[in-house]
Amino acid sequence: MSDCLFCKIVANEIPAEIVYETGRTLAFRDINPQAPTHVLVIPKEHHADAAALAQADDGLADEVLKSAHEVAVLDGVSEGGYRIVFNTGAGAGQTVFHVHAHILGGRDLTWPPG
Ligand code: IU
Repeated sequence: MSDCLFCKIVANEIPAEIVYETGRTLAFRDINPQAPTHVLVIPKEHHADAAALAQADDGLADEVLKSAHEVAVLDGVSEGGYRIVFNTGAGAGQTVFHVHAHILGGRDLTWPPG
């Protein structure tokens, strides 16, 4: 999508600190980190939210989840515990409508989130 910020990161039109990449996914550091590890994992293909990703019937959601875990391992937070969050819809705080998993770790994480 031409006006999608994360599609522009995929297309290399906007810089991002890439931490992991597969053929169909990209992981980069959040510009406003909420934890020592705060990485966003996206499918390169545009899907608006997790509901749309769930309906992509070609294993793409699996690949996003596997990439999320790989990021946690690479950033050294997989042992201490980490959180994978998909804000889905404006009412849940989603502000960028290209589906992204937040990977949060490196500090104690409270529950429930605000
Ligand atoms: P949300 O779940 O849609 O609210 O998350 C969007 C995230 O994208 C949020 O944490 C922003 O800090 C982050 N972000 C970014 O990393 N780079 C950007 O250029 C923009 C937002 I705009």
